[in-house]
Amino acid sequence: MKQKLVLKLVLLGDPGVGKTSLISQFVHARFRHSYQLTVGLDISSKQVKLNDGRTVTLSINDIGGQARFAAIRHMFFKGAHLAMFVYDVTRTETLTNILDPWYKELMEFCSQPGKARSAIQTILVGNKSDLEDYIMVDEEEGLQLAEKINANEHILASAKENIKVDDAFKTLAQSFFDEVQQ
Ligand code: G3D
Ligand code: MG
Repeated sequence: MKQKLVLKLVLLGDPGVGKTSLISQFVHARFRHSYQLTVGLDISSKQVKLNDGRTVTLSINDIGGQARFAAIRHMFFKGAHLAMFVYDVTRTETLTNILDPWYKELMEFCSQPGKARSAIQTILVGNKSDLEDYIMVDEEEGLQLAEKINANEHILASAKENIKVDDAFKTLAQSFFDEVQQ
């Protein structure tokens, strides 16, 4: 019997950037206009096809509003293979906050004894790209930050209009295998 590949993916970023919306669009192909703040930890899963035809299951973890509790963050990060950092292109501070606290915290967790930092693959997603008239972040700024945190890609997406959402999740899954095979 073939072994099932499961990768744990965590989404990180400020409240309101669209983490839950990206997951909903990717997993359920729908966008809801009113979301409750995610309470605790939401886990959903979806299969994606890799470039070589293999299938991998993503176990997608949405931490939501409880991120302030250290114990929950610990559970959230533990065993993660992939991290998607999400900011909102209409709010500059959400990009700044990717570096500190989100990236900083993930690195702190991964640098604990026994946790190999290089095992986690990351991408940076600028969400709400449909709000063209309100965009406050230059693509260049996003790219620079992506380089700084060593992310594999910087992708501008819209959970609402379903732009580049599948791409973001698939690129992230693929990057794990590209890295392992090198
Ligand atoms: P979070 O999980 O990161 O906290 P949510 O963010 O997914 O709950 O989204 C926060 C708000 O942004 C929601 O609006 C949601 O509809 C909106 N949103 C999410 N993604 C997009 C997008 O791509 N484009 C636009 N225009 N809006 C988006 P409400 O009004 O429910 O607070
Ligand atoms: Mg949420």
